[in-house]
Amino acid sequence: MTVETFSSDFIARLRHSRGVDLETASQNDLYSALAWTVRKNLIDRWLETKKTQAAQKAKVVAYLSAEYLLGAQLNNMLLASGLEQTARDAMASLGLDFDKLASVEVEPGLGNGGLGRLAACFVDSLATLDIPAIGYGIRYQHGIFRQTFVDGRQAEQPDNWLELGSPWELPHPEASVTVRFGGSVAHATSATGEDVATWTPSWEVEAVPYNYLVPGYGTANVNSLRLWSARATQSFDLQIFNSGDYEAAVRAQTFAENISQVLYPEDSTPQGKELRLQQQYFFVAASLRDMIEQVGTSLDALRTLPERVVFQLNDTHPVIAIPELMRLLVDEYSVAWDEAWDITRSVFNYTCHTLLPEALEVWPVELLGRLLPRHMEIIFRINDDFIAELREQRPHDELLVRRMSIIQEQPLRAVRMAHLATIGSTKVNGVAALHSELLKDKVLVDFSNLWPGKFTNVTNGVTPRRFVKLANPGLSSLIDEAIGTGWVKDLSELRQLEPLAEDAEFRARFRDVKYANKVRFAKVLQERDGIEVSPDAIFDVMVKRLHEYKRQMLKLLHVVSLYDRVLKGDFDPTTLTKRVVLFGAKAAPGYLMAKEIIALINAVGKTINSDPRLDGRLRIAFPANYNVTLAEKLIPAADVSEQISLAGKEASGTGNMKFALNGALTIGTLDGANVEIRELVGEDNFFLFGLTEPEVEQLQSAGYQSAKYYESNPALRGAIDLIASGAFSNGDRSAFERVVSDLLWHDRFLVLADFESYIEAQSTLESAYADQDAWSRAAVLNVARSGFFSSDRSIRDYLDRIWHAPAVPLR
Ligand code: 26V
Repeated sequence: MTVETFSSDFIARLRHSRGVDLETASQNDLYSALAWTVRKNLIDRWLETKKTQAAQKAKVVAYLSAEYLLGAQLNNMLLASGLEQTARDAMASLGLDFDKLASVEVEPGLGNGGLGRLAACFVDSLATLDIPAIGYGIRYQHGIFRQTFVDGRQAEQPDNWLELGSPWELPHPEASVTVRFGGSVAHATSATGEDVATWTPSWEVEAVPYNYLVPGYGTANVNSLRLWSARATQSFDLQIFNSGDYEAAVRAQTFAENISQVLYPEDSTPQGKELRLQQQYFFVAASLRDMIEQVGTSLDALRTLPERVVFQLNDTHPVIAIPELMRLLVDEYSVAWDEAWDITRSVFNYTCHTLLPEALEVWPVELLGRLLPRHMEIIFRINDDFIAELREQRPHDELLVRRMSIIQEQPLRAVRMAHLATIGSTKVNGVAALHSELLKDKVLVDFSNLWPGKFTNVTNGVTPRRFVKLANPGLSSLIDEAIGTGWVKDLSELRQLEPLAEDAEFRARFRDVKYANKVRFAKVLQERDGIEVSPDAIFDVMVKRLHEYKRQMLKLLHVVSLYDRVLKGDFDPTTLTKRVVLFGAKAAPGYLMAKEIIALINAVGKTINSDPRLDGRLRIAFPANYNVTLAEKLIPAADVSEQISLAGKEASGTGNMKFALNGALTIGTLDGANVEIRELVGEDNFFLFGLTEPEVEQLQSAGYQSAKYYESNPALRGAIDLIASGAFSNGDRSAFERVVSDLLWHDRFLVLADFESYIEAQSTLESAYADQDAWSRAAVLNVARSGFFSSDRSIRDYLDRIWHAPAVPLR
């Protein structure tokens, strides 16, 4: 496509779809027309992909995820269509500023953090590898909230990403699927003596599909992401309208449409909210129906389901799909129970993304039974069959039965979704080597004893397209020049950079790229947040959701202890290595401790940033509303990647991978994928500290007392005392009492136990940074040896170990 045709398409779009011309167009008109012009170039490929996949009756990977944290679309679509330069030139030829238009886009933030971003990386890799795949999810009207700080405290604003419409979605209201809830179940016995259940639901909603293009990179393949939006059904409305209660009818509509209104912003402690269960069933029921209709609903077709589709359950959020498929097969298509169960078990697989017991979803039997009475019955029957089998295999072990049952009795009768998922799946995987081991040996140990072959690992990965090629054009050009461009599709090629770590000229150029990225980020931060940072400082970065187990507090205590020592005259601040500690973190709105920690970080920042004694050598920068767009600017600029969770708590982490791939050095614990990062990049190129997972276990079972560490470590005591003294709260000693007393008397995540080791590792890091050339060598090696962390590799692992779905390249 030439610049001229792009321009004329663009103008035509502007006129015919937006009804404006260049003179009268708003920024949004221009952005939309630009997006449409780009999209147009992918649609033929998309249609071709669908046709080819359908004709071959290829096995489809259906990824079921309540979250997709997609990030901005325009840049990625341009990369996939190869039109980046054309679009830029076309806009310039029309006197328009491309970057300004691109910045109009509000990123679809339809996820909380790691789990949602992983889903987005996975659909990208599936498309790139030519795998017939579809991502199913929810089109939330409001994604993750927008974070602001009011007097340093987090405030949440609704994210209204659809306010101006989205040019990337293709709605298909005519293909809506009805999803039913509530009511009751009647039972009868058939002529052949089988139980026949009839569910009479009491209300329903329509699920309207919105398609999104998921273009592969360096291939013609374009897959789909299908997100469902809730709408009141006509019959639902009519019923009430006819009864004459207009107001009730309108209210009912709102009620139905509530289902896809908002993403729940909790990412670790399930609140057991009814609306959330509605969301889960809503998208799962619509997706299964959609998929089954593509395969066919005759008995013969249904029997081929395992050859035609594999469903991956992204955590327990879509696990209600298991009883839903049973219901469809048994109740709607009259498949015998045992055969239905064989089919069901062979099409589902489950990925667990956590180790925190409080993050494991359970639904009260009362709630699930009221919302989905037939599903509750099916779950009971699955459980009965399972327990009968268990009693046969492990007689006289009623404690085991109680531990493994899908139903927990205490403190409340509830459905353990992880158990249902494990029983109803072929494979269960963790998301990093250590995590999968702990899953097998701790969280689901009884199940792994019963079915050892069911458990496997697939270490997470990230897409190199968005997080290297697009986010770090400077580094990308340098790599292209050194080893060619094949790495974008085969990230293991980065290995070829290894010898260049010994090449002084290459290291110098690598350093120049990092410096330029820091300059670029400093500018972004200045414009976006009015925060000033010097590119000559170490950029020491900790960005992730705020959670106690991730230990933002440990990072903060490091800063406060440095400050405390300066105040005490322990050392001359001019000998401090110039450092900016960058935080980015949202707290779940109801997670009070996390919000206190945010307030404390901001309070410390306010004090130290304006203390002339520090001479600007130690600063905290905490831009509000960390999101994918900011990550793309920040990660390439980082010198240091903080991955400091308590060992055994972070399932994998994926930010850690993005940093290593962009040449930051990690300071971290042996947790999640850090373990694999360190093994690959080499222990000399990674700053390790902290307790190991077995040591954590041991310390906790021996009765951990954090106060002992406070008493015995003067630097630690100094830091905590300084916070408690009111130094960061205008003398108010009670301001951060909650945080301080939690550290001293609970400290569930052993912040104080790891403090000393962390401070030591930080000083090793500082010395290492002083030798810029050696630092660059280590940074180059981090890049060269991190190719394993491509999500393309993760997807190949899923294919080999779990999905067994062949690629279908377009001809
Ligand atoms: C749980 C819940 C509980 C109910 C409320 C909403 C909600 C949303 C998400 C979750 C799952 C939490 C688990 C999670 O996000 N895990 C993260 O998954 C990443 C991708 O595998 C991984 O890198 C992180 O280590 C892990 O914390």
